[in-house]
Amino acid sequence: MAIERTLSILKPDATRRNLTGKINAKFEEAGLRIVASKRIHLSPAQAGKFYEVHKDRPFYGELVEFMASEPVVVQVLEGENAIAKNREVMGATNPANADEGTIRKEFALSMGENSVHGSDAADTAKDEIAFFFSGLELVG
Ligand code: DAT
Ligand code: MG
Repeated sequence: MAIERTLSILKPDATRRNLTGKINAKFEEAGLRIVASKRIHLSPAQAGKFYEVHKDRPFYGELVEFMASEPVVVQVLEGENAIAKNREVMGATNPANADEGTIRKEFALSMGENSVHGSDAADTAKDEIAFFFSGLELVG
């Protein structure tokens, strides 16, 4: 299995409730290594650009407003099969459908305020990492 990198975001509901350590412990326990991390406060324009793929969905405005409401932690996770493994540890988008032990089951407040973002495929992981990080910021 290949070593991959994926983009992870600890969303405003997670930073607000001081949950970054507890959530990152779940990634590390699953064998994912945090190889880059920074706390930033997205502008609405930046959040809108990041989630542009959802621009025609009815929840887009709410999603952008939420992501720009308070700081987030953007980070790069590395490990075997990291893209799928991260999605597994995150759990389903809607916390009501998330499996026991997943981040969203344990911490998410709602479908919108669901604590974490994770890239969904190799091409989006590459683009999303490049959206936030330069090569110099990525350490093994
Ligand atoms: P995921 O974050 O699991 O990849 P997604 O890419 O389908 O989910 O959607 C991006 C985010 O948008 C999601 O984490 C929360 C929000 N969202 C998705 N569907 C929603 C809905 N029906 N109502 C409100 N927010 C929604
Ligand atoms: Mg998604």
